[in-house]
Order: sequence, then C-alpha cells, then structure tokens
Amino acid sequence: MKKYIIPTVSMLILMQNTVTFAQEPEKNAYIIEKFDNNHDNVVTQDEFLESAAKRFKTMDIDSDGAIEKEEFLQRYAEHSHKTTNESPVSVEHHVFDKMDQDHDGKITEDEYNESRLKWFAEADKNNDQKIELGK
Ligand SMILES: [Ca+2]
Ligand SMILES: [Ca+2]
Ligand SMILES: [Ca+2]
Repeated sequence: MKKYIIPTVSMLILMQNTVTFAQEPEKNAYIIEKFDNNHDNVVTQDEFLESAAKRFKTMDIDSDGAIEKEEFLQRYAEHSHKTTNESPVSVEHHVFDKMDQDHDGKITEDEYNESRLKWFAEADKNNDQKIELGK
C-alpha cells in the first residue's frame, strides 16, 4: 500500500504548486533570464537593483539623471522593433505614465527603482527577497 501513497502525495503537492504558481511562472523565468548575473538561477534583490541601475543608465541617453519621455520612447522602440512591427504607442505611454509617479514627464532613478521593486515584490511570492522559479 505504502508505495501507492507516496506517489499520490507527491502528485498532490505537484498539483498544488501548479495551481498556486500557474499564473506567473513566465514572469519569474523572464526575471531570472534577464537579471541572474551569477547564473545560479536565483535573482536576489541586489542583483535585480544592480541590473536596474545599469538599465537606467542605458535609458538615460543624455545622462541627466532622469529618463525623459523621448528617451523612454526611443529605447522602447529600439528594443521592440525586432520582435514586432506593431508597437502601439499607447502602450509605451501607459508604461511611462505608470513609472512617472509625480507625472512631471520624466522618470527619476527613485521612481525607476520603486517600480522595479514593485515588480520584484510581485514576483517574489514567498517574500524572501529572492526570485526563484515558482517562488
Ligand atoms: Ca543569481
Ligand atoms: Ca535623461
Ligand atoms: Ca517623475
């Protein structure tokens, strides 16, 4: 009997995991792919912010410490034109407006980090400041 119970339990756990984490596995995989600098399949908050800082510098074309809307749109276009021809401008504006919390037309590094951390926290299901697949 025992050998039947064990697979049943692990199957249940597997099913639970699938149900609990089914919504966002791609997001975690995406974050790990993009931000796991030391390739241990875990993205720590430090790693994440390090990459965010680099990305911010890349997007801040004139290096004035803020991403203006023109800079944002330019970078966005550069990164999206290869994958899709239809790049709806409204989406870019929406993303920008979400990050530009005080709506002064530019994203400061604080605003940028805050939105990144929000993203990180959403993906960090067990709240241990690490992104792993499914956690
Ligand atoms: Ca890592
Ligand atoms: Ca700038
Ligand atoms: Ca702003």
